[in-house]
Amino acid sequence: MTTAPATQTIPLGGPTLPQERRVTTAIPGPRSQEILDRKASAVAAGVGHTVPIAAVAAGGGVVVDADGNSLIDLGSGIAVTTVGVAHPKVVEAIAAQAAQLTHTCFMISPYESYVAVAEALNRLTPGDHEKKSALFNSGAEAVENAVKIARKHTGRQAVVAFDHAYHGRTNLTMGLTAKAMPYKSGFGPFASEIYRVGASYPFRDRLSGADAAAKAISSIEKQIGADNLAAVIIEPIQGEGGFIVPADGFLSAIAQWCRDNGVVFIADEVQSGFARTGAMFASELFGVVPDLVTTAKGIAGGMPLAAVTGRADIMDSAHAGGLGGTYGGNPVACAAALAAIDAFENDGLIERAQQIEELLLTRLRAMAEADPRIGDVRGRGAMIAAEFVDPATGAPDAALTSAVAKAAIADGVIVLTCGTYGNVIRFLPPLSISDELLSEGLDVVASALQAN
Ligand code: PLZ
Repeated sequence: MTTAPATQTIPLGGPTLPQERRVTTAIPGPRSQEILDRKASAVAAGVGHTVPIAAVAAGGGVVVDADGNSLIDLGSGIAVTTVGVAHPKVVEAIAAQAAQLTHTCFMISPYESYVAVAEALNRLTPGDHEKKSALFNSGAEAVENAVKIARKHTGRQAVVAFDHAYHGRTNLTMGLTAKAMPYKSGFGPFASEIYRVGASYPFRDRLSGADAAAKAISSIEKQIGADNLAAVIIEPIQGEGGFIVPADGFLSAIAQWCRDNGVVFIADEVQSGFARTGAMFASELFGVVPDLVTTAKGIAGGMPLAAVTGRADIMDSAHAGGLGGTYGGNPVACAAALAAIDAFENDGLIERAQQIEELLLTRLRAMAEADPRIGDVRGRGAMIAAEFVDPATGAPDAALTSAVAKAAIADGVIVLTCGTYGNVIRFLPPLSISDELLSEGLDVVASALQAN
């Protein structure tokens, strides 16, 4: 429970939080500023922040700060609180589980909730083949383990990742990630046997899915050779790289080539998974059945949990004791995941993501029509983006993008940027947001664009 400062009333999180944008101080206000000053002294400078508030409560479609400002949330803590922050089912499950059992270590004495999450993931991920799962703490850890499993299964070492990829901040996943700043610069050396090939970026490469895939496959065959390749890892819709939706046929051609060559096809659905794209998993939108799927973020309504799920024969290739970690599949995180998965399956959240897609695309396309600095509007479900360019040249306009995001935040709307060129504003609201708040958030972004 959040304790409100004595001098003011700050509502608690959850569905009771007033669903309104309310900015009564400069952002940051004085209380947030105090905490941010302490952050600057106490927290390592490398841990940045993009929205200069200190959050005290959140729920529905708003985040409330220490000064009582209520900001419209179009970021979901980077696609995590997809069911909504403080979803009642999730809160109840966390409280009950915390009172019962917080930890035994699943590798010491197993418990049912971990098994139930694995069963749910085996059932929900694409494909009706026999599957198994293993649970971890973060998206990066899931990716690391997917690569370990693929290497053990194939007896091969090389891994292919794509341009614009993001897979995490640990050493292996930094190596898989395509962007130097801020993720990699100065942090090398990176792991060996990682190879990068071109992705499909229809707005910039103008290639068909088949042509982009043929190019990538040709690079793979020339640089590595299928016989040496353990896995290809790809985000079905690239997240940090710019919410890039591949051209039709790209993913399925890559997946087919992997199948033909005994290469493990890993879909990194850490950002795109769990109803975010208007399907339970984005792979489904492209008719692709991955061998392994990595998940995290939305899986547990805000609790740290991640997973690798996939073909039972591949998942079982690691020897007993070869996979794990002290906290992987923590009981409280698993209880939260079971509640969140219940919400994904039974509260119409996939349909809600589709409605949000409709609203966001309609508004953003109208904005793009009126303002040629929006070069592209794309995405699926509640994972939608606008790419900002110089209308004369099509060159990425990162300065405009950051100015618009900053202005929107100052006016009470949390928006996040992304993109290899830093020129994309991404909209990934919690699915619990109302249409009214979502529209108001877009009004604010539109005014921010006009003012810049
Ligand atoms: N794979 C596809 O999107 C995390 C990173 C934010 P972790 N994306 C947000 C940042 O700046 O650190 C992500 C992802 C995809 C893997 C990850 C990594 O997930 O839970 O952050 O480790």
